Amino acid sequence: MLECNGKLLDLSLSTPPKVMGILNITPDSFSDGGLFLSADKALQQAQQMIQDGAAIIDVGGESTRPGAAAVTAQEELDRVIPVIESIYRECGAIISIDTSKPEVMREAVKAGAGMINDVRALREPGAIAAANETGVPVCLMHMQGEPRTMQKNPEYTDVVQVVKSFLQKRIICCEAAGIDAVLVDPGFGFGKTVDHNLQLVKNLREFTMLGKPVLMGVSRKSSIAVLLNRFTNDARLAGSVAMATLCCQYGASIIRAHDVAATVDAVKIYHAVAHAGT
Ligand code: 9MG
Repeated sequence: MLECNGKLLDLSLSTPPKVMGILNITPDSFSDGGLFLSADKALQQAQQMIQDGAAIIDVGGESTRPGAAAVTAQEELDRVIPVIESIYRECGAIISIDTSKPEVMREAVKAGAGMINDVRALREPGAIAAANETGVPVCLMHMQGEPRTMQKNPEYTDVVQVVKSFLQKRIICCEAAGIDAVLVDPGFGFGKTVDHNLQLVKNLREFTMLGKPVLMGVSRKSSIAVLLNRFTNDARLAGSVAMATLCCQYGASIIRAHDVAATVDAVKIYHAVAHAGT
């Protein structure tokens, strides 16, 4: 059981993996850009995702899609804080804050967030201290490079072992600072080729061996589109759900997804099969 700012997240194997709904509050988000910019629209979208079965709502104010430019802490705060406040006020779900900035971590948790989702795995100056102060669980994700350039010819000697060893070192840094509630994420699509991403999914059990819950985000990512040779968001739905189901089969505890209803159905079917006859 993870304690998330007063709310409990049950990740035990006797329950289905949990779905984290994506709420991007950015004008340039790759799949829902500009749609949820007002706090009201964002709240409606969060409510819909919760009704569809999301256990966590991941609120982000800076795009991490390949090629995305950085934003200032103030811009990020202006985007996410009113949204977190209204979701916290109106809904029961756990809110996670998708950020790498210490000041955003602090303010987001004060506004009601119960988890930090950091694609830079607390490597920004001051991030470990800020996360520690908040006391909420942290998802540490692997990314090679930075979003603006990460897809320019990514290379690894052995992607699974390199990513695993990175996450192991970040867990050690967190534990040394007093942060024990940690999740890990190999970072599908973050400085990886299609083949790297496939290897990570196929070898996800390596990451469960780190002894922390594994989170995976595959939803609508370009590897899915490339594998299917279909590039619209709608055309990525079935591939994203299939990939999410495989992630569950290989040990993921949380799936980060845009299409919550379809992903929740898939996760329930996975869980029923996994526990048949037990
Ligand atoms: C913010 N964000 C975008 N993609 C992601 C992924 O795959 N994992 C996590 N943890 N965060 C992500």
